[in-house]
Amino acid sequence: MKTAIVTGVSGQDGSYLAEHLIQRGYFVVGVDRRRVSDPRSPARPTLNGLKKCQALKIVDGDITDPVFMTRLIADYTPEKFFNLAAMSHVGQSFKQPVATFNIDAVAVVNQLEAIRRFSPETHYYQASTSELFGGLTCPPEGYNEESPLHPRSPYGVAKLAAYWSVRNFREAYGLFATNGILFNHESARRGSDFVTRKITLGCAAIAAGKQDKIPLGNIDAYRDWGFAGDYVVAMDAMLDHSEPDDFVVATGVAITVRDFLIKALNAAGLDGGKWEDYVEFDPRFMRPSEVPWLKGDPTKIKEVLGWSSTVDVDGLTKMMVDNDLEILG
Ligand code: G4F
Repeated sequence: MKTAIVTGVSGQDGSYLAEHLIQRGYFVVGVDRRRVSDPRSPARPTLNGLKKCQALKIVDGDITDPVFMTRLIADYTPEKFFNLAAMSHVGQSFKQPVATFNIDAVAVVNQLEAIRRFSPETHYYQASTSELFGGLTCPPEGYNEESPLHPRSPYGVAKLAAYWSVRNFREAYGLFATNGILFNHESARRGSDFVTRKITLGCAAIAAGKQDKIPLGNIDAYRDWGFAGDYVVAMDAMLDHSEPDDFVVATGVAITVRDFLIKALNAAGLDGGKWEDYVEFDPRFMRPSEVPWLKGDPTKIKEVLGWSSTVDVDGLTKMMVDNDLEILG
């Protein structure tokens, strides 16, 4: 049985990826920071679908601890290693820039070095991000793998260091190390502190009479939103490719936060045309420097790996709102 290590296994992407890999016959070693006695306790609801699965082993550990990480890699010498654990909230990274750098950049160098020394055949995936581009000068066709990089947050800066570390280990030591440059990807498993889920939960709560308004920051930002379940398939395909490379993963369509809100209100049976009645501006959700326009150009991954997204933003919004209406009755 082939082995894959997945850090951040209980997150949105980690849980979809674990399901995908197990379906493909892998034994998955999932790394999670939470300290709970039962690995599939309610503290990890994303893993409920794998409750009795023998092909998943949860290991408690922190990716910033190089001793833990080196031992794990040396013990398992996995076929694949997916680094999905991160301080992934862009707004929050302004408040914790050093912790963000340690988690999102330094830990990646430790993983690459441990793989170089103890498991050089491992295929390595780094969760890179469209935040590398910064969104100030988005080309009409969207950002691609050759676009200039200009991160606009401590999160983006740390991810940029990780991105170049992956490329450096690939060029210097010949590691099979790849960057998946993923644009925003969402689902019913998305955390409620990200804007899509905050909106879909808010719309469902308004429809259920439990909330009046949704407090939001900048609703003019454009994002290219896809379905997380699709994007984990792209991650795995990158590691099955004949050579290590970096790929943009996106839908190729961008809309504003406001447009997403209107779609979500409509999907919840409310009047999207009256969106101003359901929102209040809250400056706490503004960022010191914003990323105004993110649209991806997925041409390369379509042509080279045959991957494309299967859920458009309308389907995604409906999927998330339906889930939240069910949760909130
Ligand atoms: O949902 P967001 O917090 O996602 P953001 O910042 O685009 O980052 C996400 O996608 C990246 C890939 O492009 C990942 F690398 C990253 O880890 C994360 O998954 O915010 C989206 C937009 C921003 O422009 C933000 O300023 O929504 C705006 N926004 C407006 N009001 C808000 C809110 N964002 C949040 N989280 N909460 C608000 O109330």
